[in-house]
This record gives sequence, structure tokens and C-alpha cells, in this order.
Amino acid sequence: MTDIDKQVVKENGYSADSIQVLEGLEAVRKRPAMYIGDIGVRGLHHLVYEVVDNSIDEALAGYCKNIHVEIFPNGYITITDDGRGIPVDIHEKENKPALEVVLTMLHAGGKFNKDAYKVSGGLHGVGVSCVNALSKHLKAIIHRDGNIYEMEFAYGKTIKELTITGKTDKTGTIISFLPDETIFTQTTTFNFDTLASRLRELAFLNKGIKLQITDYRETDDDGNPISEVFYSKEGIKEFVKLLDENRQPIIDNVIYFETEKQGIPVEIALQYNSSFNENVHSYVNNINTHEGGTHLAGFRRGLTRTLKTYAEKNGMLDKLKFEINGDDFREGLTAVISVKVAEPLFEGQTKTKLGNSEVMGAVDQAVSEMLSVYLEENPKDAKNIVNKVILAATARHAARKARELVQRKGALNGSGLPGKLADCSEKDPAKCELYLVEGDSAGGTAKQGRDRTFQAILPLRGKILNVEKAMLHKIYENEEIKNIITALGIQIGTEEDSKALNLEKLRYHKIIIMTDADVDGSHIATLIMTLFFRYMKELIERGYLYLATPPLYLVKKGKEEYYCWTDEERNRLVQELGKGKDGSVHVQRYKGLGEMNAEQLWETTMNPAKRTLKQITIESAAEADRIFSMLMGDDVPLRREFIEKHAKNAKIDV
Ligand code: 0RA
Repeated sequence: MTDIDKQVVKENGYSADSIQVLEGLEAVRKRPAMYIGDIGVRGLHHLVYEVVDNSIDEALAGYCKNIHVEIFPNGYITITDDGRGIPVDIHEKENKPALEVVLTMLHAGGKFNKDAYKVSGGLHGVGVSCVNALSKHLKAIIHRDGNIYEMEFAYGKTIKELTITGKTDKTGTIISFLPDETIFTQTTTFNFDTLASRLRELAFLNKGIKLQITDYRETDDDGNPISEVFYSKEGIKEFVKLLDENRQPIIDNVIYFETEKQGIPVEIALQYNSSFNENVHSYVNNINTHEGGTHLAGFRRGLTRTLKTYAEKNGMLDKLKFEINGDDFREGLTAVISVKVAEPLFEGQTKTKLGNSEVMGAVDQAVSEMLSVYLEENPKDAKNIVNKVILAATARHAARKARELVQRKGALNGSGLPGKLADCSEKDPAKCELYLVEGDSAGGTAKQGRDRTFQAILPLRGKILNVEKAMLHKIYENEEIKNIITALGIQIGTEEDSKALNLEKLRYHKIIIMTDADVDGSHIATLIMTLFFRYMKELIERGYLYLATPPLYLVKKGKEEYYCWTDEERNRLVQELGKGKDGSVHVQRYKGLGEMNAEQLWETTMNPAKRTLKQITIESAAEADRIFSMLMGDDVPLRREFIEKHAKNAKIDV
């Protein structure tokens, strides 16, 4: 407690309990990251999710149908729902309005809600009081019992007591807040796309709820604010359809079921497509469990056993000469698993791995029961799936042979590294960088320009293989991919093989993709990112993969030279320099890395003191999967459109 707090307590004669209250929110302000994960962009957006999660809880309890998020130019964000409204009656123990307790006491939310079906927000379910604690200003408007109530706070402290400000025939909660920039020092600007993606995901995970987002900071061509509405009638069944919209399905319909086992609601949608990738996204209480856990294990076990039993019973595996393993049952599988667990245990590095052991059996049983019925009733789909599994097993055997070959031969120099690699002298991986450079000529420039102590260069010729559409053994046979893997010092593999990734052997902790700043360059960068996303995901998760950002323009006036990364920068600079009378301004558009000399490339793109690297992150694995399948799938016009739209402001936080 600060001295001022103590003073407040003394003067108002607060009880011992309320001292707890004050200390509670002080703790949040002192260690915000402990409560909301971090104090960067991610933490900032978690504030919104925290409030929305509460609205979703109201919806799951059956009281709320509409949730609206509004972003305002003055930095405020408002979340409106049509739930019951946070209670405002006096809370007996605290002798304060319940609303005040909810917003000023840590973990107060649950105390009211014990019996209610509260499931969402297990990970960040720290309560709206944390949002209040980390806001410069927060206003709550409650529609309840025929009245409109208002209350206001600053830094978590009440600045305007509960008052009735009008009459209403509606119910609901409106929370507006302005994040505290002394906490969120990196940024307090909300990102529309980030929030919209999460609302889209929530709409799929909670069918029947309408989630809307409106951004008043920007207007469309007609002068209206940017707005999107997310609503899904079929929930995760539609989610799977969307994930696979650019893939070829091999069964007639998405298999969907919703059931409850041992008190655990289980909802699963799955589809097989002609690709070679597994895309299974699992959720617990609306949280994406990136690291999987017991629900995923139960799903896999149920799926493998049910399909195997069906195939054996129908004599479909009789002629097979080798073992089928678990991976084979999931090639070309796209699925979403959503379970609701009353008291989830989250484990793992990022606390996104479900630990509750009872969930494994529940999901296993749900899958076995529902899927075996489906297979019996849909023999054509069943046959297509089993054939796909057999194909996968066959390809895996071919791939193993190819992989063994890669390990023995290949274009390697004396030290077992690719001949084209210009390695660095430093040996500590944490200090080493590997540039993957488009083209031999730019590769040559980069070799001259680099700092050879810690920067290694691997030139790549042309477009690397599209792993989205290739079978595993083709991937191992591809020269450029072989070079990347051997240079990195690791081995790639799918999940069940992941021990093979061998990350202790990784030779560089910064892997930097450097391509031309044009459409072809971004396509090549996307191909490389896809390779990492599908086969070396952990490197992305650890934050090892980056994009270099070469400049787009060189602006010259006499002997002065400036680099520009955007059209706006260039325009501003040309105008600025044009003001003086003497000499004309010359603008050179860099079409490729090859147009820069070694010194320019070092100065603009490779020198750690000056360059900007974009770290590739996986914000939403499901969104990344959809984007990669779109970018790399068969739909060429769609891909071109996407690349053209995004190439300029290449924001690659997939
Ligand atoms: C405490 C108790 C109840 C609802 C809520 C909080 C609540 C919180 C938020 C936050 C945003 N929207 C919200 N809607 C509701 C239960 C209310 C009752 O029993 O009537």
C-alpha cells in the first residue's frame, strides 16, 4: 500500500477486508505481466478479451446475444453486451455496490458466479478488475432493473460513486476504458485486425452469438466507420469449412458432433482433404490450446482406434505390407476440437496445454461413439478416408528412405555443410544469424556486405518448393530445402517425429529471410515461411524467424542520400528536399536486392544497429493455417490478390 492509500483507509475507516482490496489492485499495477501475460501489444489486447470473455460467459449462461466492441479516435474502447448487467445491489460483506466490488477487487467476478456456468476465459480469467487497474479511466454503465447506473474509476480507484442516470427497458453492461500508457509503454493503440480475428474465432466457438466490431478511427469510401459482424449459425462446423476453403475435400461433408461425456461438453468438427498436412486446432473454454494436452490426446486416440477398427473389420488393411502409425491417420485432416472444462489446468511453456487427465477419456469416448456411427452410415466417406490413410503410410515409408539418403549425401562441403553456405566464425548459436537470400547475385552482395563474425549467408535459387502441395519425400529431395535444413543443423519432421527436430543442434537463433521488395519476393518469402510453419513450427514459436526489410527507394539530392521504406516517407522527403532551390531530387526505386551494392545492403538491411527486422509470430495458428493454405493452395487469383494487397504494407504477423 502506498502512503496515500493508507491515508485513505485511515480517514474512511475501511475494514481489514477492504485493505485487501486496495492491495489487490496495487499488485496488478506493480506486476501487470503476472496478470495479463505481458505489457506489450498482446497484453493491451488481453484487456479487451477479458471484458469480452465476461460477456461470453453471460451468453453461455443464456442471457446475452449481442456483443459490440467499439474503438474510438481518443484512445477509448467500449464493450457493450445485452446480458443481465453486472449487479449493482449492495454487497453485504464489502458494504459496497456489487459493481464496485467486481471492478475493484481482484478475482471478485467468480464470487458471484459460483453456480453459474462460467467457462470462458480460463487463461486470462483474472477478472475485469485487472482491466480497471490498468486503465487511466474506466466507466461502467449498467442497464438493469429498469434503471441506467453509472460508475467511474481511475487507475482502479473509484472516482464517481454509483448513480442512477436514467430509465431503461433493456439490460446489459457497457464498459469503456482508456488503457494506462505508463503501463503499456510500448503502445496503447488497438489493432483492428487483431481484435477482429479474435471476435471471428469467438463467433465460431460460440454459435448463435453476434459479435460486432466498429472502428471510428477510420472510414471507408462512403465515409462510414470500418465495421464487421461475426456470427456463425453452425459454429466450428463452419470454422472447418473456412479453414479448408482452399483445399479439396475428400468426403462429402464436414463430420460434426456435439455431446457431453462425464460432465464435459465436447464439440468436434472434422474434414479430410487431399493435402498432406494435419490442421487440428484445439480449444478449452474458448482458449486456443497451442500446445495441445489431454483433450487432443483423447481425440487422436479415439480417431486412430475407431478408423483402424473400421478398416480392419472391413478387410481394407489386409494387403498392407507395413505398419500404419498415428500420423498416417491425420494426413489431410482438418479439425477443430472445443471442450469446456470447469476447472482447467493449463501447463506447458506458454500455459496452453491442458493437463486435466479426466478429459482424455471423455474426448476419446465421444470420438469413438460418434465417429463409428458416422463411418457405418457413410461407407463412401469411410472408404475415402481409409484409402487416404493407406496412401499416407506408403508415402511415409518413401519419405523415410529419402530422409536417410539426405543424411548420407547431398551437396555438402568438408564440414558437412552446404557448399553454397558462407558460414560465420562465431559458434554460439544465440549470437549467430543466418540470412536466407533470394538469388545467387543478391547472395553474393550479402556475402560481401555482411559481418562475417556472426552473419552467415545462404543464397537460394529461384522459388523453393511449395511444401503446402508436396508430399514429404519430395520435400526431402528438394535441393534448396536440403540446404536450408543442413545449414540449420537440425532435422525436420511432423509432430509424432518431432524428437527428430533436434533443436539443441540448431546453429543460428536468428534466421532472416531476405527477398526483393516486390510481389515475387514476397511470394518467395511466403514459400520459405510455409516451410518453417509446416515443418519447423517450434522455431517460429521460439521467435527465431525474421523477415529483413530492404528499403523501397533511394532518394538523392546532390551528395545527400536517403533511404525510404514506404511511399509516404518518400513523398514527404521529396517534398522536403524539393523546397530548396539548388539541385533536383532524384528518386531510385529498388526493384531488387541486386540493385544495391554491398555497403548499401549492409547499411539499410543487415547492420543490426540500423536495420528493422520483422519477427514472424503465430498470433492465431488457425488464422495462419487458413492464410497459408490460401496463399499456397491452388487458388492462384486469390493468392495474387492477397499478395498484391499485402505486399506493400507487408504486415506478416501471421
Ligand atoms: C457478476 C455477476 C453476474 C454477472 C456479471 C458479473 C457480469 C459481468 C460482466 C462483464 C461484462 N459483461 C458482464 N455481464 C455480467 C451475474 C448477474 C446476475 O446474477 O444477475
